[in-house]
Amino acid sequence: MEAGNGETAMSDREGIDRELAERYPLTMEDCRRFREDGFVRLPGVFQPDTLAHFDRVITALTMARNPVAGVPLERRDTYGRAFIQVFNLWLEDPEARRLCCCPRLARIATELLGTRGVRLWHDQALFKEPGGGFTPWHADQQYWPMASGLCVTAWIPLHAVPLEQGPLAFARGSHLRRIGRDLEISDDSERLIGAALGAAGIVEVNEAYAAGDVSFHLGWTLHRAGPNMTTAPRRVQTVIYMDVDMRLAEPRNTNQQRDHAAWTPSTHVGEVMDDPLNPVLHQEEAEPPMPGR
Ligand SMILES: O=C(O)CCC(=O)C(=O)O
Repeated sequence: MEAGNGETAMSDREGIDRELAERYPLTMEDCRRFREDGFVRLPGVFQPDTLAHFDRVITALTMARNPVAGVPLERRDTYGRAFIQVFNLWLEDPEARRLCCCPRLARIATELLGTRGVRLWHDQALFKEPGGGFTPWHADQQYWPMASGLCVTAWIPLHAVPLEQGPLAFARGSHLRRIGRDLEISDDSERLIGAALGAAGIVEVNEAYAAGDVSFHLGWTLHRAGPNMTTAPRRVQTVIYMDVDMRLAEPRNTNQQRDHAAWTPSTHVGEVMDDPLNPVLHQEEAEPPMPGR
């Protein structure tokens, strides 16, 4: 709820803060599904008022930084038609930081990965404009020079996303198969990965998101999204987490060289990614020592 002057009232602020700090009741079954499927969509991660607040915040920040403003969809390539993409809003605005660095999401990421904590890799707003095109099949780790697969993206729609607005769809279990790992997002990745998934009998899970749902997918899970056939933009914030002990791998392609320079510039190959751009967002408490030892 907004106060009369358009600011979020103090009691609402406190309510949002409580929600952002509180543990989400993740179950063993959620974790099992995540391990087996490579993704999980969790209901009720955010309440309607919290979501509405961050919808206003993220939408204003994203539209003010829109890198393709004024370029008609038909003059862009497939990647450019898929979404407006704005990076690392957590560095630009305290409200964006409040969402992107919140303990609630970071703890879910930690528990799903089964690590002792997570760091931030980066965040991205991904808005699919009305009439915006599909997002081709791909795996995120094609872009990321990481030494293990212990990384996960939280895909946070800022409103309900029906099928006709391009929700994120996943190839179930594809993180366990070596399909299309060298393909960057393109018409080729859509065609070649789509055909390979069909040949391997891998199921595509394409479902609507209710308001407050957040999905989490592993870096090697193949995913895509349909076009936005509605008249409203599909507004999504994402946060990418990695194992707190993640080391930088030798970049395997130019995308990975670029991401090394952009997201963890001070880290050398082989080191833990402890750059100021990669803060620890959650760490499990150490086991207390056994009495008498
Ligand atoms: O939002 C989209 O359309 C694509 C999102 C995606 O590829 C991701 O978050 O990894």
